[in-house]
Parts: sequence; structure tokens; C-alpha cells
Amino acid sequence: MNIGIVCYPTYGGSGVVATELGKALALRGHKVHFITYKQPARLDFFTENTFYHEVYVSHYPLFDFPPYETALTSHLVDVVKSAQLDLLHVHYAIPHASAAILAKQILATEGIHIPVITTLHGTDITLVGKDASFEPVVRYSINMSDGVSSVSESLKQDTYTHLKVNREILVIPNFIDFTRFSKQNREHFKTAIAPNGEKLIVHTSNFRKVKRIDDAVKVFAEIRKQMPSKLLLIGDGPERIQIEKLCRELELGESVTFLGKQNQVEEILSVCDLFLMPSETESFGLAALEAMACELPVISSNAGGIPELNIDGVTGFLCNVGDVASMAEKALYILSDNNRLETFKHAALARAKEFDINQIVPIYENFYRAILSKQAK
Ligand code: GMT
Repeated sequence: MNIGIVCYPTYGGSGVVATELGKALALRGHKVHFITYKQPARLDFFTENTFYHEVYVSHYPLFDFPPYETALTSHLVDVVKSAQLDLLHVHYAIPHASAAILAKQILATEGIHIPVITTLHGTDITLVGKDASFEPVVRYSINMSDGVSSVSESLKQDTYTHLKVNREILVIPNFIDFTRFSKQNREHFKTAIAPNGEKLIVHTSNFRKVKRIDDAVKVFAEIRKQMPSKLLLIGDGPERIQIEKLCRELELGESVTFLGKQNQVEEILSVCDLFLMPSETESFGLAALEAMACELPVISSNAGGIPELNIDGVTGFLCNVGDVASMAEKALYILSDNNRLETFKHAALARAKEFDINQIVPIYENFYRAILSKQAK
């Protein structure tokens, strides 16, 4: 198949899923065309069968806001024709779904019929999509898509509840590539960070409010009262300054390390003992899946789709959003007994294996085929 993928090219989960999906499809012999405003973060080396089309937005003094959606739509029309795409798969509804639907309508006037598949990732529904300033457009473009998928059952239900859409949504969970995400021997790194055998707790995110990183820090502060431990914070974003302030207020000193954005996150995960994900909302929790693939138990909130990944009492624990005391108690339960910690680590890995890329990518392929065959009738 000749597939067009539209996504955010940044480190965010939806962009990562879209890029990894495209790379996997290319390996399976499909031609994959990424159409976005910057080279996707994980498309940083040559891969056979992948192509990249950059969207430029012309600047004009009249524009207070660059009209990206219009430029993207025009580019989609152009790439569908020049690369003879069979379908467009857009990730994150805003503004990709509406741009693709308009491109589809423009192409139809020229006798070209291109199916549009929209994958909903989370905040495009739970935070931004349901906002009144976007809602009618998001609902329309979901309803007009030829196929819609969501990354969890929870997000599917949120979409029906918040947007009152009237169409079928297929759940296709996030996936993990074990050739990259698996525990690696980085003992020298562990010795450098935790020279006295401290337990290593880790959190990775884009440092937005929805991630509740302050809860992660407070949970760690409780753990540290009971056992020698360190907290590694990976990522960066708008909350960083507040979190640094909180660490100073709690007098956590050098026990918390801000590692910033990291490309080889799996190397760091490999030396850690426990992952924290206290999010306010989380449609799936790709960061937790990456951690589990590196054999880390997860202490998380029970928000959104996280319970579809993290199994309470088996791969970690689920607590109510904001229940720092319970999260700390459960973390200490796991960390205080090395045999128990090993049991949780094995269970986390076993669960992660259920989301192996080799099992999930064929579901997308079959979804594409079903939509193309419907179109052909
Ligand atoms: O806010 C983020 O975590 C980034 C966001 C995105 O769309 O880039 O991630 C969402 O999509 C990921 C991939 O499908 C999911 O694993 C994340 O759970 C989801 N984030 C939220 O729902 C907050």
C-alpha cells in the first residue's frame, strides 16, 4: 500500500506512535509518506520505503496566526496526487483530521477518492477536542472519516461521551518495539547515579500539568523517608520550573535529577526500579509501556486507559488521582522486598509483551485493507 501519515513530529506520544507505525509498515514493504511541518523526532535516519514531505506555511503580514491547517490541506492534496497514495492516516484529531477531510473533499472534485483514517490519541478528545472552540470541527471530522481508531477502550468511551459522535471506533492499543525497548546492561551508569545501591524511581513526560509531576515528586519524598532512593525526571516542558521549586521546598537536594529530553530513554529505564505515572488523564500511557518493556513495575493513577495496561497488584498498582499517600505506600510495598520487586518486574515485562509491535501493526494493516475494500465496492 501507498500510505500517507500525518502526525506531530515532536516527542509526544501520538507522534511517536505514528512514526513507529510508519517505520514498521515500511519494513513490511509498504511505501510510507510522512507529511508534517518538521522531520519526525524518531525518523532521524534513512529507512527504506519511507518518504518525508515538509509542510511550509507562507508568512504574510496580514496573518496574526500562520494558517497551518490550510497549508497542510493543500500539501495533502498535492502528495496524494503526486505519490498516488491509497489512503491517509492522520494521528491526533486537531487539526489533522479536519485538514484530511477537506483534502479528501477537494480531491473528490477531481475524481480522486482517498479514504481518511483518524487515530485518536487522548488529549485531542479529553482536553482540547471537547473544548467548545474546537468541538464542532472535531466531531465533524471524526464522523466524516472512513475509519476511526482510538488507543484505548476508555478513550473510545470518552469520545462517545464528550463528542457525541455517531460512528464505530476500533480500539488499537499503543505498541512497543522490543528490539529497542528491553532491559540493557548499563551497570556502569547505575553505579554512577546510585553509588550506594539506592533504589531508582523514574518518571518521563512532557512536563505538562495533566501529568501531575508534583505528585510524582511528593510520592518520591515519602519513599525517600523510608529507604535510600533517587528520582530521575526525564523530559521537559511548561511545568519544569514549578517542579524544581517544589523539589527545593521539600529539600530533596541532589536526590532528584532532571535529565531533560533524552533520545535513549531505554538506557535510563534499564537501570531503574520503579516507574511513576500519576496523570490526571491518560488515554493509554505509552511511557508506562516503555518502562514495563524495560522491566519496571508501575505506580500510576487509575485515570483513563491506564488500567487497560497496568494491572493492579500484578504489574504495579493503580491509585486514585492525587492519592499521594497510597501511591507512596504501594511503592514502598514493592521496593521494600527484593524478591517481590523481581516478581513485579517479571509481570511488567510479561504484560508489555502483549503489546508487541509485531502483534499490533497487523491490526492497523487489516484495518486499512478493510476500509480500502469497502471503498472499492
Ligand atoms: O500528552 C501526552 O502524553 C502526549 C500525547 C500525544 O498525543 O502526543 O499522548 C497521548 O497519546 C499517547 C499515544 O497514543 C498515549 O499513550 C498517551 O496516553 C496520550 N496522553 C494523554 O492522554 C494525556
